[in-house]
Amino acid sequence: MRILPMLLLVIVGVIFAQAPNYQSFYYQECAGVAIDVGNYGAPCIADWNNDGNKDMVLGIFSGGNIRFYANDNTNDSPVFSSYSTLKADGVTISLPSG
Ligand SMILES: [Ca+2]
Repeated sequence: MRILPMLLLVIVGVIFAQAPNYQSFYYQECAGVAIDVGNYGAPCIADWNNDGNKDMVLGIFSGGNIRFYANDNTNDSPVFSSYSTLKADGVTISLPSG
């Protein structure tokens, strides 16, 4: 008799299931060129330099580096003109990948 409640849950789940809602593709440029770091880029948006505008910190799988893109415009319309590679004690941070 335990099968009946399980069957009921499956039927209710199928009836009320919703299609996944995927976010649209996010395209961003830096100095007029598409940012392309290959597969498995890991962006994080935050006000990294504390100027009130949200910047982008982008982890890169290949090479394991982390890029910092300062936002030169507004939060609603970010503009990235250049990037720098994050360092610790003067040495480029490189995380193992793979
Ligand atoms: Ca900022």
